[in-house]
Amino acid sequence: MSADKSEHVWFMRRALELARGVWGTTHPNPMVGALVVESGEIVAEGATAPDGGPHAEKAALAALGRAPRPGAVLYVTMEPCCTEGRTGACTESILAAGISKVVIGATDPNPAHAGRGFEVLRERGVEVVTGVLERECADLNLIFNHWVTTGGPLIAAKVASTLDGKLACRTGESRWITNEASRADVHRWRRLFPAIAVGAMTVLKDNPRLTVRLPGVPEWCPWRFVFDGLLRTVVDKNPPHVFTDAFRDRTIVVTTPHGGLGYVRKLREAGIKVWIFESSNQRVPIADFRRRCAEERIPGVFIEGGAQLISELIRARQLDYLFAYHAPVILADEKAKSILTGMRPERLEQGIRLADVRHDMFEGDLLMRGRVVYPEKMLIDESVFAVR
Ligand code: AOF
Ligand code: ZN
Repeated sequence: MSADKSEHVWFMRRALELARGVWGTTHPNPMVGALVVESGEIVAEGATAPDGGPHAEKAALAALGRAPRPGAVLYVTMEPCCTEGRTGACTESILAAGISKVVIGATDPNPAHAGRGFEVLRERGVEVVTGVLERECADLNLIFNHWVTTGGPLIAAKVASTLDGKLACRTGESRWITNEASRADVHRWRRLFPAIAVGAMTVLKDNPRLTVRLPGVPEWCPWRFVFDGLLRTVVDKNPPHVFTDAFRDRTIVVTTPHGGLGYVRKLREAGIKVWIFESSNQRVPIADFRRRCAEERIPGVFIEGGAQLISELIRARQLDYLFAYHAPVILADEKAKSILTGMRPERLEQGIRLADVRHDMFEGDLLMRGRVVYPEKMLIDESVFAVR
C-alpha cells in the first residue's frame, strides 16, 4: 500500500468512528462522519445531525471555526450531497471553504446524487479520491441505502441458534443459546433500527421489553411493533411489558379486522397505537405493512422473532436482511425446533442465500449477516403455514 493510501485509510477509520458516534440518530438520513486534515493533523471533526439538521461536512467545517489552510484535506465517509435538499448542498460549502482535496468513502446511493457529487467537485478543480474503505462506509448505512433506493423500509430479522440451526431444546429451553457478548451486540442493532418487531407468541411467551439497554446510556425505546392478527396479546391478567411500561406510547400493534374492535379500543384507550390491515385470514399482509412504514417514514424494522413470523416473511419474500448469530453448541436432535421452517427445496439453487455478507465474532459466537436473496423458484411446505 502506498504511504498516501495508508494515510487515507487511517483518517477514514476516524471518520467512520465519528459516523458511528451518531448511530441510529439520523433516520432517515444516513450517518456520515467528516474531518479536516491540515499538514497531516486532524483540526476539525463532524458528523450528521438528526434528520433535517446539518450534514457531516458542514459540521466539520463549522467546528473548524475559520477558513481551512491552503492544502487542507476533507475526509468524508459518504459522497457530499450536491443538491439543495433541506440543508443546502455540501459540495457548495466545500467549494466556498476553499478545500482543494476531498477523500471519500462510499458513493451516496440517493439517485439524486449517485456520484454526481464527485463530478461537481472535480469540474470545479477539487482533487477527489473515492472508494477509501468503501465497503465499511457503505455497510454503515444499510438502512438508508435501502430506503433511498426503494422508498420503503429495510425489513431485517435476527435469529440466534445453535451450530445446527436449532433455537431450543426439545423441551423448549432456549435461555441462553448465544453468549452475553452476542446479546449485547443485539442491543446495538436495536439502537440502530428505528423500529423493532415481534410476533404475538413471542410477547406471550417471553414478555420482552424490547428497549435498548446499553451500559452508560439511558434506556432507549424504538418503535415496538407487535404482529398480532388476532389480538391474542390483549389479556387482562398480567398484561405484557410492551402494553404497560413507561414507553407504551412507542408500541404499535399490527393486526387485522379478525382481532376484534373491542380489543382495539382497549389498546387505544391505554395509549397504544394500532394499525389494522385488511386480510382474508388472521395474518397481517407484510407488503401492506411495508407500505405503511414508508408512509410513516420508518426506514427500518428489526424483527426479533419468533421463528414463525420470520419464516412467514421469508415465504412472502418480504425479508430484506438477516442477522444470524450462531453459538458453538450442537444439539443434534431432530425434535429440537429449527430456527427457520416452511421450505422444501429440492435443489441447492432453490436455497435462500445471503449477499454482501459480513462476519463478526463474539467470544466464540459468530454473527453472519447479509442481504437476503431469494431463488427464482421457492418450494413451500404449506402445512407449516396453515392457519390454525
Ligand atoms: C452529506 N452529508 O452528512 C448526509 C448526507 O434534506 P437534506 O438536506 O438533509 O439532504 C438529505 C440527503 O443528503 C440524503 O438523502 C442523502 O442523500 C444526503 N445525506 N449527505 O453530504 C451528510 N447525511
Ligand atoms: Zn450534504
